[in-house]
Amino acid sequence: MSDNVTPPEDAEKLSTGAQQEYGAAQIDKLEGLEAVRKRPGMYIGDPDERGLHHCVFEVLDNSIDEHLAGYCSKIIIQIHEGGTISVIDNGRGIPVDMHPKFGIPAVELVLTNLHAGGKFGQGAYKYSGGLHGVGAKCVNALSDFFKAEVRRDGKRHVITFERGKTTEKLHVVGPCPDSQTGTAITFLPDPTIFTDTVEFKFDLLARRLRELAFLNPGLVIELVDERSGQERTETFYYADGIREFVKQLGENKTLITAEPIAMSGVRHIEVEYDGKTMEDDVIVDVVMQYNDSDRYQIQCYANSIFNADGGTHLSGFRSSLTRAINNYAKTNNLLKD
Ligand code: 0RA
Repeated sequence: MSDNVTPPEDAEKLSTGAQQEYGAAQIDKLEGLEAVRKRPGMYIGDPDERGLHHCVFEVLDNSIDEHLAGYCSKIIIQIHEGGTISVIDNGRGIPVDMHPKFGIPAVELVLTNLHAGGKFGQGAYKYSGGLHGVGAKCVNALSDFFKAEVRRDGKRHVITFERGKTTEKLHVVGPCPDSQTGTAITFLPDPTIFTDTVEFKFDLLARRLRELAFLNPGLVIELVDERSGQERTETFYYADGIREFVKQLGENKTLITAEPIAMSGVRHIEVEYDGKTMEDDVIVDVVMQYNDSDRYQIQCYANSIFNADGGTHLSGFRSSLTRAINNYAKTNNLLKD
């Protein structure tokens, strides 16, 4: 960190969690969002129905990260009349302090600058998958209207954009209780980008929200459809996380273990990356349950992303389980010659 800039006072707190130093020095050039509009596919995949819904999940990932950091307990997704959608969380709120070098508020920087790094980039967004913090900016670039409302320091701050360009600078629209903090993002997808459809489907959103609720025990996720004629609300909350998921998968099956078997562990690792030694904690959660079927079903996720083709986490688990069972059988003379 260069010594002629003063980091925002939160920087210290965050860099410990994210094991990364944040400072103005880490952002040395502003790069706009033109690149995203030129090649949306590079950022969100095909701009079809899946891509449209992917936008919601990208914005949502930031709120999930805020939950993973320990500051957010509830997220509401509201589908509004007229094509807009909101993702509202009760986290700390995106920082609104001025960036010392660029003279724009942090919230504007993180929503407009593709390479705003440090605590607003990978450092703060480590676990929840997605596009490592570029997600919300990309959605901004691909939206005809995009608004962020931040509750922090007893004030409601608002900033608005069109197709990634700031239309209203950050301003205070009113007070809020000091204890109230959070971020509300509202956006309207650009129909010239999403040419197949710009209509959000409740069920498509619900499927992923249910999965995220399983993967983030304790987090309350609410989906509200306000569109006339299709008003509906569903709440996703699993205090017991994937244990409940496995229980659900076992319903209507003849169970051999009455309760799911659950294991969790953390391993601190050091890896060489780019010539540097990086440290990290790898967190593993496994829940399994036997039934009398001759088929098995395995679902694996890494950083909240479903891995249809498995991976080293799955093959490692498989060989460990086989080894453990073999060892147990051998030591207890359960195996015939
Ligand atoms: C960077 C730093 C801090 C919070 C966030 C980002 C943040 C981003 C989003 C996006 C959606 N919801 C969010 N909530 C938080 C920490 C700020 C602090 O230390 O108070």
